[in-house]
Amino acid sequence: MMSSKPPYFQCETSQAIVLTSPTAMPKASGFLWNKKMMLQMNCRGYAVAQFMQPEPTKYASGPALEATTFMQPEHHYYAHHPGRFFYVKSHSDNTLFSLPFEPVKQPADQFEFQVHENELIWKIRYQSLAFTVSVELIPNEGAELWTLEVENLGSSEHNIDIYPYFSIGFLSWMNQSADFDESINGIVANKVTPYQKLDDYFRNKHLKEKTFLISDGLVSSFCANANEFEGLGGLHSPDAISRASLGNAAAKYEVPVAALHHKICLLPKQSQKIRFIFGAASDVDEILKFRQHYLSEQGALQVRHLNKAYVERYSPVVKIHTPDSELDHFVNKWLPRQLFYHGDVNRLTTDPQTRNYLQDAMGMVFLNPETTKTAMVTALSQQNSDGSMPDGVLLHPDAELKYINQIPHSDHCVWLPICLCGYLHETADTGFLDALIPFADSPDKTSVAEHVERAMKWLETNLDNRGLSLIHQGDWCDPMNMVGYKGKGVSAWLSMATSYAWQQWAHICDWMSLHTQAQYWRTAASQMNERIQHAFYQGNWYGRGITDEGRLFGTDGDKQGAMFLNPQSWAMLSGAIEKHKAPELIQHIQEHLYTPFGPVMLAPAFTEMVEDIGRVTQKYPGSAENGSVYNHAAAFYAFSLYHYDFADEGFQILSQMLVKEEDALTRGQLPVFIPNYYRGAWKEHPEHAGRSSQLFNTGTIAWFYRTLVEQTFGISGSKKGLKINPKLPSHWPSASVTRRFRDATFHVDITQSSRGKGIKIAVNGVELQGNEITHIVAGEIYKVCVKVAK
Ligand code: CEZ
Repeated sequence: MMSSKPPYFQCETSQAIVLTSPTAMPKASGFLWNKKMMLQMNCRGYAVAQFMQPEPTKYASGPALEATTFMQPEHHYYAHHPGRFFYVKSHSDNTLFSLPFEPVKQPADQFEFQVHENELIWKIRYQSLAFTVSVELIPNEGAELWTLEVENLGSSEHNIDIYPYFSIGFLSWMNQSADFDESINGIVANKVTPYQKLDDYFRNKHLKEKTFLISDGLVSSFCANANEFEGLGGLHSPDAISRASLGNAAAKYEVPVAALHHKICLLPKQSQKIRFIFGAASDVDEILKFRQHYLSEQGALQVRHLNKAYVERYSPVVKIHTPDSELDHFVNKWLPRQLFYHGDVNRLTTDPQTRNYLQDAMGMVFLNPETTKTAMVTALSQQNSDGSMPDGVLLHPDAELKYINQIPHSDHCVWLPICLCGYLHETADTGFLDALIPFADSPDKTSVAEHVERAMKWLETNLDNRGLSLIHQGDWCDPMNMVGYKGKGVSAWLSMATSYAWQQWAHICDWMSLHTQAQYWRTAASQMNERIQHAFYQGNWYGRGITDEGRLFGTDGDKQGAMFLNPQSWAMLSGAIEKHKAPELIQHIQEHLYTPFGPVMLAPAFTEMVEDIGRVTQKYPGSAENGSVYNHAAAFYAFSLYHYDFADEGFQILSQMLVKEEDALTRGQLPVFIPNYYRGAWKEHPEHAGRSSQLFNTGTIAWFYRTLVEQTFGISGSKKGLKINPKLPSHWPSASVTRRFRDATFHVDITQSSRGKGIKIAVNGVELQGNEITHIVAGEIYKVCVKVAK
């Protein structure tokens, strides 16, 4: 582990995270999104972007045909990787460099990559030239607004050429071209999206087939042809740039590029700004509209204003102040942002996996519970009347279940009561349980409560003759596809999750005063727990499942995959392991799964295919589900630790998910999101352990936020009000939280002492009997003083 200070800091005024080197963390990135697209830019100018029409599409790709697939971890950037770059040729000192860093890679005198909520900014100085390059997304469009400002800090005149070079890449084997169009003052590339099926012609007719780069500056020359641009010099020193003019070459069934040429003459202390829009359009008229609306000072202000309004739509329910300022900053600023991204645009897919959709919706209760409710309605209206849930939820009339959603997974019903509990705790909206919703295969409407009841019953039918949950081709772990593909294999995790789901549902049944029903599901859960104990507990920890051929795996008899994290965590959540036995289990977890970067999902990682477990064992050891620190699983573990009151242990797991100063260089990521995973296989591949996947799509966020609010700070909703039961880490003397709850505001101050035992709560100066604040009045501000002694 490296111990030197990370090359980033937090800007006091703007709260942005600022990286000061383009080489220390080459993949460090920030991401922006709007309702139609997302853009992940790394510090060096490489880009991953996709926009929805309705399926995710690219308007700039690599130089060869790329497969279209879901977003990938540990994305590889190569020399011709799509990017947004600006070559700069300075005549005064005869130098060539590029902004932000690639492709010329000439070190700057000063470098800053700033990640803001709605904007990514680079501030770069080369000798006496100071550049500010920034990008924002145009709201609700598949288009990026770029601004380049250059200032002459020197005392003599500066003549420079600036060449925005936005790669477009290989667009189509059927038809691709690009040329400059004076009417829009920019380059337009055209393609015909390749297809063979006749039906696709009619579908594709509506696609935006043009990629454009327009400028508000005076264009002296251009190049729309990637090969012509590079010539023999390559990207480091392109031929086109070595000449006085870019040559004005078009691309005619050749790989297009968007390179423009701006000549700038700056007197001392003078500056100049040029704006660009890069994106997708259907026709030139649409590009002209982009010009008119956004390519001006006023347009840019409007973009800023609308983007600000978009993020202001979410208002997180807590603001924390603790002894850990890094945590505060992350939780108050970046965590809700990532939560909102997941819940508001559903990871920009039209068929989110049902489990992802429901968990992301669960996270939204802390920003906007209405969204959670709508998501529940959408999901339930796609449920079958036998109670089963589809593998993915369709969010667009033209959407269909694709990729992983064509594989039968067995866990989707489990997430319904879990998500619903989150919603009810926050809102106490029990009326929602009576809302009438149809099934996918029957127009007859039944109540939400009946929908969930049927889902629970479906889980009851999904049992083998031992009463354990069948896994089919995967559960939460979606590449675990061969444990039960013959129809017999069972999952320990799913059996536990089923038990937990039944208990959550029983809890909701109690809220509805359906005590007999509640009792039924509690009994079912406790019987399930007994079966779990019998089938999966090995005297030390829980196995992961039993294969089609009857092999229990995930035991200390296995050389690889000897221990899996999920069944241990969910043994605690479901109560399959009793609380007093948990310390021993935790000890085993610590021994086998802990690393300095968090607990790995399984260990030792698999190094070869295990045909009765499946695809997960083929993933690279220490990556993704094959033994990485998979944060979603770590979040379950943290939640389960708190559930059994292991607050310090739980907090440790939460904090290991966050990039911190001391190990930022190893993780290679900025503290602006929690990634899907950090590399594991700590013993086998220590040189890579801890490295971030840089992937910001993850079910972690909802659970992290929920655990922090409901467990660490212990401020969670109940049917009658707000329950206070903080479980702060013992090394914090105090913490304070402002909690918005059911339209009231609670300022909660918590202090801890080691003298005595128990908890004392005063609300507006009056001591509270018990720990539940009831009769909450909307609009009121409450001052809550909590003293915890232990
Ligand atoms: O995706 C996630 C899923 O979106 O993997 C999780 C699962 O719970 C989420 O629903 C754990 O398996 O196909 C694959 O091999 C991958 O496993 C992806 O589906 C995986 C990636 O991490 C992408 O986010």
